[in-house]
Amino acid sequence: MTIVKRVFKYVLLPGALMAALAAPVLADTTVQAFLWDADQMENLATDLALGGTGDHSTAKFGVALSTDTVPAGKVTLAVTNMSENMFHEMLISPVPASGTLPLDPATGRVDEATGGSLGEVAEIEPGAKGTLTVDLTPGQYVVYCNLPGHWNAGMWSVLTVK
Ligand SMILES: [Cu+2]
Repeated sequence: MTIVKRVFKYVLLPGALMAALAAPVLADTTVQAFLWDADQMENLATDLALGGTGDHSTAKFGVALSTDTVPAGKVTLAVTNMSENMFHEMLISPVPASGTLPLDPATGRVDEATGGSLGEVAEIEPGAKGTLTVDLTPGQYVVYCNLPGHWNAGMWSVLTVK
């Protein structure tokens, strides 16, 4: 009923309709995601997965987000691989009730068949960029790199959608 009333009002007031169309009410959200590493593969941590026992602040690999909270709707992740020498990639999955994603111990990677990935930018060269747009409902998500060992090394960051 409210919508019908509003449309009627806008028909009578074309100026107001134009203003409504111009308003950025449905603007998409862009989050910058920076993939970084300390440029060394030796002695990589193995206990820094999401929900892991280690201290995530000590990670030598990481994902830094320009914001940790976004409104629900279309979200574009604009990713940059800040590494000088390493490939990385970026995936996003909802955080399941278990609090972490399923690891395949044979590969050191999150099991992509059961990990709930909503999309990815694969195999990003050092210095390269990419984008991924996903439609997100409210909840917790984790943005991560799924090259072997990188998840356990702490290469992830949580994004909250409200
Ligand atoms: Cu990585």
